[in-house]
Amino acid sequence: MTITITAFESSPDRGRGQARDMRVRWALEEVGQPYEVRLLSFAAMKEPAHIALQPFGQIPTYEEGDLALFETGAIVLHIAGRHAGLLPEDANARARAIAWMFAALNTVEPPIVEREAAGYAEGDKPWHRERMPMLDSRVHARLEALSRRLGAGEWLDGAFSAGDLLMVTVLRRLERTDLLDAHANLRPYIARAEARPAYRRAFDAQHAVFARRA
Ligand code: GTB
Repeated sequence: MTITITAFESSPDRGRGQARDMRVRWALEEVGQPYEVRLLSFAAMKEPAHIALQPFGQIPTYEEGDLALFETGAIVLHIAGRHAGLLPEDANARARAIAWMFAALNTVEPPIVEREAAGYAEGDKPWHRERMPMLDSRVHARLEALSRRLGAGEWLDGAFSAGDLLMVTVLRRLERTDLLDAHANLRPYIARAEARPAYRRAFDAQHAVFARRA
């Protein structure tokens, strides 16, 4: 059955793989599932046809036969549940890997997104400079705990899993900041993930969309 996902027709990140379709592309590449991409303009994302698939008018979505999904966590979990390669077979190890998926999206990503949003939505406010150290320290608190748990490990819990995939996409949002510098094992962790052939294929595919339009 054909899998179709949606992505930005014109991504603001200029093909750096920051938009969330990257997570879905990467998961599909890890499990060896081919997929098609429907590119959407910002206007098309707000039209009824897309809102029927994604109530918030966002990308990505995932369609496979009569199944339509939104939310990258749900999509990656669906892919990982249907195909080998992203979740361990052992039930307890599988549950722990899923916990890392939630940790990435529920615990680590929110302070990163809030800090990022402060940069573009509040940069002109008189209190912006006073607020930033607090937002930085919230991100550092999460990175510190993550870094401690990862320690000298290659991945978060045994073999590479959907938990690592989501965590790395979250951490990559900090790639152009200095926030990772204080946590020595995190950049190498990201680099190990980025060296995976499936990651490279997914990255190149989303970059090609930008390159075609440039
Ligand atoms: N919780 C949802 C999920 O995980 O699927 C969030 C989806 C989401 O935030 N989608 C964004 C979107 O559609 C694109 S990824 N935004 C348009 C809108 O809300 O109207 C977020 C994103 C976009 C661009 C960059 N960038 O250019 O660096 C980074 C991240």
